[in-house]
This record gives sequence, structure tokens and C-alpha cells, in this order.
Amino acid sequence: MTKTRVFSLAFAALVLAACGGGEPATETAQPPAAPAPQAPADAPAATYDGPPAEITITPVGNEMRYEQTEFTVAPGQTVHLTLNNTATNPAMSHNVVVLALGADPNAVGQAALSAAGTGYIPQDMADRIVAHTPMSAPGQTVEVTFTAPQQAGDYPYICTFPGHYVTMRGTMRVAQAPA
Ligand SMILES: [Cu+2]
Repeated sequence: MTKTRVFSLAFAALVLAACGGGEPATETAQPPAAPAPQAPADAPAATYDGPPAEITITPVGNEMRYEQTEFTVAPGQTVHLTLNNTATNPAMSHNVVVLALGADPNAVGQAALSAAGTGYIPQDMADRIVAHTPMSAPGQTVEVTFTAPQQAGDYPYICTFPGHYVTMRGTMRVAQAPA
């Protein structure tokens, strides 16, 4: 920096100060470098290195109920979920919609009533849905593969074909395998 430059800055500072104009001019106005973002300590990106969980769900006959109302997977485990719709009554279309921890199955089931255009998956509730199969007609088999959430807990699953959510539900338990 030249002496002239230093003088100019000092002069400018004096003028600013004299005018009551706030901060003196400096050449070190760069903000400090922002620290690199870090993953929260409470969200470990643990990867599950075991085989996928193979889950098959069937309805109970022509009832609005699942035969399998509970299954357990590990945090981060790949889940291959198959819905084998063995119903024969043409009214018994089914799907499996796994909900987020704490999501209200009734709220999602009711919202699904007006979501026929998207296979009875309410798009405005995407944040409450972990995964879902397509809708299956009687005699059809549908499937979905997803990664189980990291957070342990009981995740409800429901069928969102209109009205079925009232009785057609189960629980996906995410839990560490006992040591
Ligand atoms: Cu159903």
C-alpha cells in the first residue's frame, strides 16, 4: 500500500468521523470465512450392511385388513416390500403406505379420499409418507423398495384406498437388532 493510499484512507476516516458518519473506512472489511457446515451430531449416517429385508404383505381374504400387521427392520436397512393382493372381490384394491414417525394415519387416510388422480396418495402429505406401493387390483402383486429411516420407532402403515385406512393398518418397527 502506498503512502498516498494510507493518507487517503486516514483522511476519509477523519472526514467520516467529523461528519458523525459511522464506521471509519478500513481495508479489512471482509467477513470472516464461514465455518464449513457439519452434520448434526445426533444424525449419524450409519449404513446398514446386512441384506435387504424381504417383506410380503397380503390382505385377509376380501376384508379390509392386512394379514401381516407388524414387521421389524433395522435403521437404514433396504426394505423390499411386496403386496400380494390375493383378494377376489373387485372392490378390494389395496396398497401399503408407510407413514412417517408420528404421522396421523387418519389424517393421511382422509386426505387420500380426494387423491384419486394420484393413486390415492395425497401429494400435499409427501412429508408424512416414507414409502408406498402402487395401488393393486385384486389378483395383482405390487412392490416398493426403500431405505428404512435411521430413527428407531414405530412407523404406521395403511391402505389408502377410500375408507380402508380405518381398519387396514399395521406397524413397521425400526429397531436395532439385539446384540
Ligand atoms: Cu385396501
